[in-house]
Amino acid sequence: MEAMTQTHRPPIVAYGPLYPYLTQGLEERFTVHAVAADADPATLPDTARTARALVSFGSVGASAAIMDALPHLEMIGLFSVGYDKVDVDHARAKGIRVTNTPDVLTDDVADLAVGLLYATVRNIAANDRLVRSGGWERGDKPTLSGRVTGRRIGILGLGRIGRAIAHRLEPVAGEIVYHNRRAATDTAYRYIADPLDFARESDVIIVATSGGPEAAKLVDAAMLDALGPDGVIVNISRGSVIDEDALVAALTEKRIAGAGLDVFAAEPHVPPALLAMDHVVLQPHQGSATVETRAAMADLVLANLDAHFAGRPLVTPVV
Ligand code: 8YV
Repeated sequence: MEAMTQTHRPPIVAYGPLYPYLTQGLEERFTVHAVAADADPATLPDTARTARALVSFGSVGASAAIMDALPHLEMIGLFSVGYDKVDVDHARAKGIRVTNTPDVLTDDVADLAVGLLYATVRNIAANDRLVRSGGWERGDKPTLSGRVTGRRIGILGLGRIGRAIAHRLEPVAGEIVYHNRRAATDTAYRYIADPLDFARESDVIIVATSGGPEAAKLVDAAMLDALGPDGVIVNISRGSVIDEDALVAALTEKRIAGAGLDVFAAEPHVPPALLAMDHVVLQPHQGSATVETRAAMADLVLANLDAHFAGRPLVTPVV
């Protein structure tokens, strides 16, 4: 930590509710102006408009409007690896640097993806409810589940997190295939260029691609039908990558067997139909939510800010 005296405590905006450990680190270094994520950029107080940096996170990001409302903005530090809610083109055009928090969260997000896969395929959440409700004691029989071992695992988006997921599942998978915009040159996993062929040749699709407009509704009704009635989908990426209405319909009509979902199109709203489904496992966007990783993400945000204000190269720049 590079403590700064009062005179050298640059003004920054804390945009939305930040992780307390991160807030503490910011307040030790900077003059922090809290701005609500839903604040109208046109009505920011003059004090906040002095900000030279803005700290945000995945679901809030930073719009062109908030950037334009901060005339002295030099840098946006994200407490997230995803920057799909940041207008990076606008930041680049204005010469505003953007940083994120890759790598430090890869293992935890991959762990949760694998956990969601097992929980979904083996009915772990539904069976937990059966025991807790007294159903098992009353003689209700659990439903036989599918098996994970031997299944063909399809990784949608073989980036850092996708690769970490694939590595975890290599010992049990029948095969690991992947779909990207283009084939990777440094992997033995089989690349399938056509998204429907990819879905047809997968028993499980694990969505690990970045969010953003180019991936919006990449998983649509056709891909879900290609995955088929024994297929399972897991999403630890962004809810926007799946056509959520098509997913609810496919799950309702049993055109796919199940889903393990950590992210949703309009968080924290979850389509009510999913709440009643025993073949769906739901998590409240917990991929990176471990004590260790959240501290590491916060330290990385702070390290980027320290580097920026010390005139050193940024640690994890996006822009
Ligand atoms: C959230 C995430 O940003 O890293 C990302 O892209 O989606 C998560 O780590 C984190 O939960 C902070 O809200």
